[in-house]
Amino acid sequence: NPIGIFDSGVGGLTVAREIMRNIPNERIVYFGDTARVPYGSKSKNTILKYSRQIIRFLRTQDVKAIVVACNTASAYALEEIRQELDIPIIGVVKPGARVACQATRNKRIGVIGTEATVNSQVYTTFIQKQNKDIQVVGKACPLFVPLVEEGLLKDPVTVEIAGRYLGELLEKDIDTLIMGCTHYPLIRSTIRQIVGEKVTLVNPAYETAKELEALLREKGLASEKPQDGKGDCYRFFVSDAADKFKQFANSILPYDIE
Ligand code: DGN
Repeated sequence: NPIGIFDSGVGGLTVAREIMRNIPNERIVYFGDTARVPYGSKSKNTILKYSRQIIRFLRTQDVKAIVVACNTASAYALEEIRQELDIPIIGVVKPGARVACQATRNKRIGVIGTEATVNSQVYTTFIQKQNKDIQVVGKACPLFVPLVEEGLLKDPVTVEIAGRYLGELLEKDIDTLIMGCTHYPLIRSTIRQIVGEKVTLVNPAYETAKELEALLREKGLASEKPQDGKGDCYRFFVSDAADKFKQFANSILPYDIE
């Protein structure tokens, strides 16, 4: 059976991409809620309602596990939904937080994400559960999502905005930065340019793929059979604007979707 992955739109494709790269034997059903994006500015109740609806759909596809490939939905909906499900579900926040705790030397971690993710303090909670001496500095970077969706990955405008957002975190002397929004790994090089080489960048999408791999093994759910045609193994559903989704997907995935 496939893995179900969902996000508020295209961003979760960065998570799907890491799963494709790191556990290539698994089939995937992806749902992008392109009609209702962004989640980053919505309330907890709304995000929870949307997440439940999407999971109901994914279950009709007989998924064996679910990945909440959206930081905002992981922050607001994951823990409640976990209680309601009889299949494994993971989000992107915990894996990212865990690795950041291992990476920091000076115990100062920065977290960037949507307003909802940063306000939820979810990364801070997970990090301080592991080590209460670690200081976490959050910064919402709401302009990054539209800049990425406009394809301005290395544009001077993006560099300028990144400088303004990240300058504040650098003043706090962070040595580790969590890219706590699905879109941010796509502007990794711009972020790197601003923060310099000394700051460790954590990509929760990659860490989630590794955690999913371990979880599937532990539960005896890992697929051992290599896949043949990508088209049959990876399926994508969206709630609106399929053409735009396809264009974005084809710009970042390792193969072209139809
Ligand atoms: N996928 C969302 C996240 O990771 O928080 C970003 C897009 C959005 O809903 N604003």
